[in-house]
Amino acid sequence: MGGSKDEMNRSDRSAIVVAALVVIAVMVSRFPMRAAFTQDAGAATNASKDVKEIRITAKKYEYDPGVITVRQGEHVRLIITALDHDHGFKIDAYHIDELLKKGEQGMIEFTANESGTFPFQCSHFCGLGHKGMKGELIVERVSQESPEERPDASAQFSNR
Ligand SMILES: [Cu+2]
Repeated sequence: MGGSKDEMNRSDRSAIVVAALVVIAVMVSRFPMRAAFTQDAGAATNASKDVKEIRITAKKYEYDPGVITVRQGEHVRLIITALDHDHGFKIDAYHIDELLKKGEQGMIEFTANESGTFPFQCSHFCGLGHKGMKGELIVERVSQESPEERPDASAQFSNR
């Protein structure tokens, strides 16, 4: 029957299983804990900062997306990559003017305190169409009232 050979294999196998279990136990006790920790920390910072991240590409002679919409008071992070050439990114109203090196991610952060529609444009000469390389930042006005208070406000209006 070759029973002894089978038994040898089985004990070998169980030794390997035990060794594997020990290794897994050690790994479980160390690494996932750390991973969980960093994940929690990351989630917490994202939530507390409340950053609106928008990725934009720049190439002759357009930005994609060409219209950026955010809410008033939002902290905005623009990550802009110039694909084909050095470009620039300028929003006069927000005193933003950055040079975007080709192939590098440029990061621009600001708080959208002022509502309205603001043009942005390329600020680094990139060719014949340079002056037409434009887009728009729309900062949507946020009402000061919380949603619960709005019905009261409209009731006051209808009384007049
Ligand atoms: Cu340009």
